[in-house]
Amino acid sequence: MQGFIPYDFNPLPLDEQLQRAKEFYELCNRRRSVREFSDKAVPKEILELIIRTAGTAPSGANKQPWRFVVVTDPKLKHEIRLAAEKEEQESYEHRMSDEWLEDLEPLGTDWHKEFIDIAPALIIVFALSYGKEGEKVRKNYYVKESVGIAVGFLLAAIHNAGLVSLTHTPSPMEFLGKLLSRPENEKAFVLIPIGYPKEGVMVPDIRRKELEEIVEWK
Ligand code: IYR
Repeated sequence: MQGFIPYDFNPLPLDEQLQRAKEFYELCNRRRSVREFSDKAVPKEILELIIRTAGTAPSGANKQPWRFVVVTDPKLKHEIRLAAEKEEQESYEHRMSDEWLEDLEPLGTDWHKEFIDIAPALIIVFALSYGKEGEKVRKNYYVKESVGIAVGFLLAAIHNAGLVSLTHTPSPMEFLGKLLSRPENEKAFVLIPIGYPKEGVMVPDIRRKELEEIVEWK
């Protein structure tokens, strides 16, 4: 068929399938969101590989409607921190409901976002609400779903590379497009500080839902 190539499928023996499924689950189950970082730098080559991995995600009509902006410049990180804290202070003090604040209590979050200064790199993910071919505007499809899946790949790749991250969603996020000079069709989706954890870092004692709570067999 025109435009098609053979799929490079790698068949595995059943015992290896099971082993790999188990190991990948155990790997992912050790991932945690971390809010306190060391300032140790991450090699650019690792960041590139992580972003390449995110870029392998499926997307609506294969439009790949994402852009990953990596910020390592301390001055720019600080500007981002100040702008994020301004929005977050407003959110924590006026915009978030009591129920929301109560739900966040166990996580120990507040409007202070020191990690934006300290983490050696920030990956700000932008969703491309529409595409452009030269001057021509082209539609993208299932943009949020596609970018959400790519961010899932990104977080798994970060963890797999022995790094930690935080899925940070300062709200509203328009300031990111402005500070990073993004074009009108790029909407900030999430801000991910990435790096190594601060020595002795603690994380909230949360539990994952049991399989029975998240699956229904029919
Ligand atoms: N964006 C805020 C609040 C926040 C909201 C949720 I939902 C979280 O899971 C965590 C935090 C912040 O980043 O602090």
